[in-house]
Amino acid sequence: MLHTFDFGSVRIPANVTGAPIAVPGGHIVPAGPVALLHPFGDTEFYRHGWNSWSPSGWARTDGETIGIKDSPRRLLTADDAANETPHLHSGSAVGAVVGEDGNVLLLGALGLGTPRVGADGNVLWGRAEEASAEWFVGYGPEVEVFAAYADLVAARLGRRSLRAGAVWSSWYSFFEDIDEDTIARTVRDLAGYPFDVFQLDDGWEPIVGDWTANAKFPSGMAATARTIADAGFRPGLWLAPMIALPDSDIARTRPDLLVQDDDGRPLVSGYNWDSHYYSLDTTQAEVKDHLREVFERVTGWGYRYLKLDFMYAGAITGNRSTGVHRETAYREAVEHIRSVVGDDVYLLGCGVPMIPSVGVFDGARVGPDVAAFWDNAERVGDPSGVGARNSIVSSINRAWMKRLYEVDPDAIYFRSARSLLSDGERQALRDTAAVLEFRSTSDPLAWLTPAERGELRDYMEETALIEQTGRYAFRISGREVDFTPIV
Ligand code: 9PG
Repeated sequence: MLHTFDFGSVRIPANVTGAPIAVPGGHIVPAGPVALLHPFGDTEFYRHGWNSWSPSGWARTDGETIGIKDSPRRLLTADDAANETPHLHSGSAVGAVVGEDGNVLLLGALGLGTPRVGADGNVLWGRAEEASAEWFVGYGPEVEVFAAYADLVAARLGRRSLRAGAVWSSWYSFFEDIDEDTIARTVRDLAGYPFDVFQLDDGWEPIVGDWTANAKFPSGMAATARTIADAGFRPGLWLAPMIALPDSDIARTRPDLLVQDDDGRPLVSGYNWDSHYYSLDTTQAEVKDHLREVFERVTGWGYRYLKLDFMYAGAITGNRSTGVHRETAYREAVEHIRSVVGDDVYLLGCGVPMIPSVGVFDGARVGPDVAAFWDNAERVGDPSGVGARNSIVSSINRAWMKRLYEVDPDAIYFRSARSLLSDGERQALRDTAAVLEFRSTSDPLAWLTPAERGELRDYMEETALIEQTGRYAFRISGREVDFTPIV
């Protein structure tokens, strides 16, 4: 049906499937295709990425799109490959265009079903694989309209309240090169420093898919959890429970548990570790049993903070359930994990589909991997590529998501050793983490100068007062910080 949204200063003719209902800050529109005929002509469009690593940001409708271009493999891992059209201005779940008075017109889905939002100089449109979610349409100051949208999403999907506190993670220093002695030494050095969580990242398991201790942890994972807890930190552990590498025991012995292609072979759901990998079909009862076993095991070892990575792979097409949309199947799988670990275990999502994770994850990564260098020389022009700059750009463009869960911009650096980052670049990362209110680092104390140790201590102890004064401008405890030159 045709409907005209009257926002006072601007009237937007629209095509919707049913009568909108006015709510504070905008209107709720029934599920189904939406077309808003905006009068703004070519303007800026906000594009939102599907998972943690998918690019988000503002681009002009008559200019270059934001997306992962010319790399189908990267698209499979770092965006919604089934829907993403990187050469068109579109994105996942929410989008917005800027009006002549500087206000923004936002269209955002209030639920699951892989909703998409796109725009050109005439239309802001929305559609979904499964048209089950209502939409929010709002017009007003950018920060307010995004906040109104986020609050409606949180009202429907929930908002968890655990806080991670300050996190130390092993990834951005040791990568997979961890073992129990290195970890014990690193933990010992950190004792007395203001960290809440010490999180082991990838490298403790024999292979992705098989979640047991490898030979580098001969005393077992419970022993390392005790070492961490004895030093006064909450033990944290990385795992990627939705995926399995082809050589893992689970993929070799239980191919029936994997998502399959039309020929009944395991479906490739992404690439990493110089390999392709497969997805577990979480709609199968035996996969739920497997997940129960895995999560009882890791919490039984004593880990109380779990970084669950590559989670999007639990939300791809191809599961064998009948009638459950893939994002709903994903959410049910995370709810299952939550029911096994209980309410007190902090779940940090990484590579998670953003909206389906609201209310089930305590925190979510909101950008690609950071690195001890600024720009990605290897993948120029790919905003999902590893690097400090890409990580800042994505994270700042997703600051509005703080209302949905804690938002993790990824680690920051204090070290000048083993890094190509300048002082200013390190400061930009610290400011980003302050704005997002999630502070983590991977710097072992042994890599820091005495002055850098002092900076780390001060930074991790501080709680800053954050005010947003513009799209990319913030006041951090009274200090004006503008990310515009970076973003
Ligand atoms: C461990 C790492 C770290 C890191 C995670 C994740 O888009 N990608 O292809 C892609 C691959 C790996 C990746 C991120 C993105 O790294 O983000 O913090 O835990 O796994 O292997």
